[in-house]
Amino acid sequence: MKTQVAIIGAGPAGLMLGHLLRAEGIDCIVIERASGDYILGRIRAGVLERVTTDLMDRLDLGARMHKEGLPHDGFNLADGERLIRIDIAALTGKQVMVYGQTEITRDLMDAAPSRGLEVIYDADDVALHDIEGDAPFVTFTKDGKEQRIDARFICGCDGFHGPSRQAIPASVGKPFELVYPFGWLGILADVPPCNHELIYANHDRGFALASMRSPTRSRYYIDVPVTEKVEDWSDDRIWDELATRLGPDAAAHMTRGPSIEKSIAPLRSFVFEPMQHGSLFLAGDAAHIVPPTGAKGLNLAASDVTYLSDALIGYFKRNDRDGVAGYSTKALARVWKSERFSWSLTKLMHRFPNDGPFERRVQVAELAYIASSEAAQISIAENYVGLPL
Ligand code: RFL
Ligand code: PHB
Repeated sequence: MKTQVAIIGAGPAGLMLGHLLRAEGIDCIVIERASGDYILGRIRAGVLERVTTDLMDRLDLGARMHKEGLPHDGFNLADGERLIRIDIAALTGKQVMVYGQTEITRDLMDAAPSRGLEVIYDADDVALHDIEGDAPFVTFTKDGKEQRIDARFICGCDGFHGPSRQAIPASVGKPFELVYPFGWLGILADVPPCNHELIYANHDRGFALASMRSPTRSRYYIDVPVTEKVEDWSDDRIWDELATRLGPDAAAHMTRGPSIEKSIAPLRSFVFEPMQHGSLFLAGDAAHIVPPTGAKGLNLAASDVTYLSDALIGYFKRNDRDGVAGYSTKALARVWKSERFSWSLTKLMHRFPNDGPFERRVQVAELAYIASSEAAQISIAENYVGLPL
């Protein structure tokens, strides 16, 4: 097979990129290891920045998102005593959209056939070849048969564990990494949310987040040591912990119910530089990971593929080589700002095992400062809603 752009990975980054290229008539094929059902079973992001909702609108795929998604004007930080409301709409003139990654992915997947976007699922042993030249190719096995796709460029949208980043020689790439001593235990349940807006809580017993997917479906998280096993957390134990950490007001409005999904996600900050080498480009989690506290992972995937598709469209339509040459520099500038924000919100809202009374007093002071300063609230709001492209 031959195409202009071979895209590895059919998560949000790969599918959004594929649609953006197809909308301009550029040939591409997406190669994915998992099945479509498996991908739709993963419960991940819930909060979309304007960059992401604009991208779905640009693709003319935003209709269901606008119908079923929940636009939010603000969110809350809880410090054990009070709720500090960050009024995003008043402070920035923008909103965020609560609409699950599962739903975005479904919208992108469903539209693929009618938009001429070919996605090959269940592809085993995906490997990249000749990325340093201008005729790279991808091999994989499908239904027991070896296949080869020749392309002008390969885009690695294959998440943190995929093969694309690994194809860049160690002498060229530099990873920056911070691993946190806890993970987020998440629970999804068909019960109404305890609050109409998200609550991020820093309590003596640890972090908690009250989020949602719809007026009848809630998503909650607590932080737990990385050594913890999900089997040791019964639904009742999680609900009790949430009620304590989120505080009496939220607890009074919290409806308990059986979990329909329960999992622990480790927290990590990671950036790989550069995000390109030869004819290979990285986008989304393949190039960077943020702790979920800032709700930035999926949104960074959307900004990466916006930059990358512009560069590739310039290359194929106008023979412009500057866009592709400058992709990594452009994308990394925004990535590092989101990394900083996600890291700082994680530091503010979690109790780190090695922190002592000094660090705790600094957290208390910072929360008090945020509560009393519009300048501090604007800074948080403009980062949370998403910095401009
Ligand atoms: P994905 O979604 O991991 O997709 C990568 C795809 O590549 C495939 N793949 C391969 N394909 C072929 N061959 C191989 N060898 C392959 N290896 C892997 C995989 O099967 C997969 O389909 O990466 P992508 O597209 O870059 O998207 C990134 C987002 O998924 C991620 O950043 C977000 O989910 C992060 N995230 C959040 N982001 C937000 O913007 N807002 C949020 O509120 C938010 N909450 C979260 C999150 C992530 C979480 N977890 C579980 C990590 C909450 C959680 C709990
Ligand atoms: C979610 O609803 O899954 C969610 C919301 C906000 C975050 C992280 C996850 O910061």
